[in-house]
Amino acid sequence: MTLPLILQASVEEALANGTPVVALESTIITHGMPYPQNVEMARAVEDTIRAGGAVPATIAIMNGAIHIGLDDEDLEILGQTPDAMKLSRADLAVGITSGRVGATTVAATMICAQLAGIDVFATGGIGGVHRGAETSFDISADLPELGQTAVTVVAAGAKAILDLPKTFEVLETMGVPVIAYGQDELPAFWSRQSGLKAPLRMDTAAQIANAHVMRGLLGLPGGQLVANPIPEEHEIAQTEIGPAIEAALRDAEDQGIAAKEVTPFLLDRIFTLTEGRSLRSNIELVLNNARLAAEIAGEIARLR
Ligand code: PSU
Ligand code: MN
Repeated sequence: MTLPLILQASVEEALANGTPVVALESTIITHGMPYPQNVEMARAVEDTIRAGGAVPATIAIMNGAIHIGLDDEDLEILGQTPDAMKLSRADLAVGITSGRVGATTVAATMICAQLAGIDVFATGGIGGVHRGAETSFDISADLPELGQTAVTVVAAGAKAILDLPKTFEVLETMGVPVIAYGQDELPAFWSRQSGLKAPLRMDTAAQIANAHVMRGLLGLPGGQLVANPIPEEHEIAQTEIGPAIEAALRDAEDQGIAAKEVTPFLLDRIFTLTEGRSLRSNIELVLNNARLAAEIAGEIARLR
């Protein structure tokens, strides 16, 4: 038995030539956004990465293999498979051997990106420590993954549905550099401000690329989290998104939502409560992260 890793031709060629490549996840497509906006977002993100001079590699599990780079038809299938598995480190292997369609979370995408030799990955927001984790123990596998897999992840921070102070404490414990891009404060996904000072700040893609390569030279396992604030014109103020988050959390509690379902449930409720505004912001912040990720991948390619 050999590792079923299938690289799309454009990705294989780019990796062989040292052309920058940016990995993209698929859970955001299957569990993070409704159809058809999810597929439209996936295509727009890929176009943004191409415009930034890099090759996009959306990662998903299909037909018993890890696919690094999907074509238009694959994206459409993913976007329209409502029962796709949401795969993280724990169930990635089972997902592959099952033969079913599986979407990769931040954690699983990092694992697959590293297998393929991709340094940079763009997404919306990472998973983290859920509110009430002191009783539920619900802490996303994304956090320990950042502590052990050497991929730089560009996100708009952690999703604001989480307990952000606890999330950043755990990242510090795991030895993950958390880098705010262009501001002193950590962003909070739909909003630019979180009230939390960032442990690190960088203002250029070159600085982030240098730090990524230096971690490799030091032999340190684990990646970097780049917290890239959503552009001002697309943000939702804390005062507006806050009550929607609170209401969604109450609904989740009332309905006994737990484990893997929590994040998709909350995103969907907030979408309804904000009459679609949260989705529009989510799409814009992913595009913004794709732009920065392409730049960082370009700088890393230059250094190598
Ligand atoms: N970013 C988004 N929307 C999403 C996600 C990220 O804008 O839906 C997904 C990622 O795949 C992330 C997952 O890994 O949410 C977190 O899930 P959990 O909290 O169950 O670990
Ligand atoms: Mn969880």
